Amino acid sequence: MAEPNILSCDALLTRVETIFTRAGVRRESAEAVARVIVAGERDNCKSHGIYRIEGCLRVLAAGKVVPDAVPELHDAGKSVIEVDAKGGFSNPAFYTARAALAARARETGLAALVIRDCLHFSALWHDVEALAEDGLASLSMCPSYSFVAPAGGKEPLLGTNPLAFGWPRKGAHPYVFDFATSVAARGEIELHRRAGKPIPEGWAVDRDGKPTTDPEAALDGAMLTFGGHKGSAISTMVELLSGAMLGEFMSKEALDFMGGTDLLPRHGALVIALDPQVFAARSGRDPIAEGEKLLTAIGAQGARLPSERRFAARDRALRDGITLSDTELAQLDRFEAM
Ligand code: NDP
Ligand code: PYC
Repeated sequence: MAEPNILSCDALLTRVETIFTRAGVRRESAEAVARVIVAGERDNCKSHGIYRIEGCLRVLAAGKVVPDAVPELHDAGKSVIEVDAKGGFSNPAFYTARAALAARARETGLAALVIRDCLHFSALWHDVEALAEDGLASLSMCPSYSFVAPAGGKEPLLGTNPLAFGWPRKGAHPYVFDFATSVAARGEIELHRRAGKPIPEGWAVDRDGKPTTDPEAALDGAMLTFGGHKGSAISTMVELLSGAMLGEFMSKEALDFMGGTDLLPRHGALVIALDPQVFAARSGRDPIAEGEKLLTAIGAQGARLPSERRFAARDRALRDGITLSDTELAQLDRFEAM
């Protein structure tokens, strides 16, 4: 039997970073982008792991992302801080503003980060985990492309619009959830297509609005929101807060601007950070200890917390390395040789 292809997280990080620097991306940005991609692979979130390299290289080759963009922080000392990604990837912009956002949230209890003019392809749990490390609760959201029909409709209008929440814990991984407001992320459907596997029922309708399990027909039709009208409303909120409210594109405008889904969307993003200690100060109670009672009680019922699977995958990958398929390894070699 063939030996499995195992790489340490650091080795994979170096390889992915090299792919991006060779493609002309500024070193600091290449590092930030590689870090989120390798973290996706490490945490077994395949839809936002190394599979995303191809899309990033495509948008670089098309000249639709600014490879040497240096994010510009605008902090006027108010509760809303802005970082202009200047047409670069969102991840370096977030990391440019992270310390300022955390400091403002600690000072005032609540601060928001507006990320402007970025290309967004990644999972959002990086943002909320980073802020939980800083002792903060947070919400992160962004539009994407209009792939998703609103509940009761059948035309794509909403994005897959992810929403993530993080809550700090003492001596444990933070409480984190991060999901697309569509039933599944678009990346999941694409991975099913590549594997020649049908998608589960309820994920999408075809071009004629009929339910489908064919990934091709789903990608060509409309994806569906999770939880019917509830997911549809949350997705709409994400459009309003991280699109309309910021004066940045909503998902439909993002798609019209790029003219197709082959290239990554360009839009804004919103991250809201809250300091539980400031909110609870007058109560005399420790918000983290109070929250812990709930999280422990959930676990006591045998229910798993969101991100538990991911953290377990992380522990395994850090111990044993990341296993890549032959196809994935060959693709990595090919990207490196470009
Ligand atoms: P999943 O449905 O895979 O997971 C959603 C969340 O639910 C995770 O936090 C997951 O934790 C948790 N979860 C899953 N099953 C259970 C369970 N049985 N009990 C408790 N918790 C559970 O995510 P999606 O497919 O919706 O999204 C995947 C990624 O795609 C996200 O990271 C999102 O940010 C990203 N995305 C990015 C977009 C963008 O525009 N940048 C657009 C859309 C999606 P765990 O991970 O531990 O399983
Ligand atoms: O998987 O839906 C998705 C997605 C869109 C943009 C980045 N990821």
